Amino acid sequence: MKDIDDSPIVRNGNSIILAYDHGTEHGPVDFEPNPASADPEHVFEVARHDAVTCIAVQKGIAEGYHQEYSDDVNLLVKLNGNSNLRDPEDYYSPKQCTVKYAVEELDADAIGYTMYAGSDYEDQMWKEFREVQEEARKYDVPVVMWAYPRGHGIEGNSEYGGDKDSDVVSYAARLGLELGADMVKCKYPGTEDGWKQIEENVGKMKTVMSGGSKRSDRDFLEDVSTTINAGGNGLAVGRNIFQRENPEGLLDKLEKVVFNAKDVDEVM
Ligand code: FBP
Repeated sequence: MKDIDDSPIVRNGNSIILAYDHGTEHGPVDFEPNPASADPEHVFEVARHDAVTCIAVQKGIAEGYHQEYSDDVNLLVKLNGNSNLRDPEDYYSPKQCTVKYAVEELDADAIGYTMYAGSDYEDQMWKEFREVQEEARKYDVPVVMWAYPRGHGIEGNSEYGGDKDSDVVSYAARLGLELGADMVKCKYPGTEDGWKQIEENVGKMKTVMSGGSKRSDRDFLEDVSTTINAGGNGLAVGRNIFQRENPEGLLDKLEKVVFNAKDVDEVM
């Protein structure tokens, strides 16, 4: 783990990452609530908001769209991903971009990698992550791990209450620290104590909350505020931003909660 406070994806110690890899992970169904969001240009325009410290996209979107926005939008290239179309034996996210390509050709400020801790393919993903992490060190770019516990090891264990159980989420987050990530993105475990449990296990590594499905402004801001109060460093959010027709209003509020530690009641 490195100190990434000077990185462009961090502001005053925290981050708001606008995640836009859903065309890969979930497919066009995620764009249906706001059809404009199927157009990457629309989402890059949203990412120009001051609150957003970077956009997280797959290689093809970075290649096709980022250059025009490079003065205003910092770039995190997601190196692996998988679609919802297949029916795998267990969770695995193949890599389709190298750190070298992300940095040298796409001008990435950071790289991201999804790790499915608990999957039958965990060994393979650890190996790929090792290569990614060591290459990222050579290029001096932050490594953000989407630390998502899921698969047979979680589903088949009666001690675990699913992929949002704080025991499981904090274990997956801890793996990020052990394997050399600089920031982990975690599913929200539902309570402040749950997020504190994550913080107790990750040392100085940064943590961000994964947005999840769309909910009301207040409900979403409450979850973000709880995360910040528990020691989290912000969020990586997709649907709660791009599925809104006017995401700027929520981004204004998120900026105050994440970077100025304002309460939800103060910003509503
Ligand atoms: P959301 O804020 O929309 O949840 O996006 C965060 C994210 O991690 C995306 O980067 C990714 O596409 C998606 O969630 C993965 O979601 P799932 O939990 O369904 O795999």
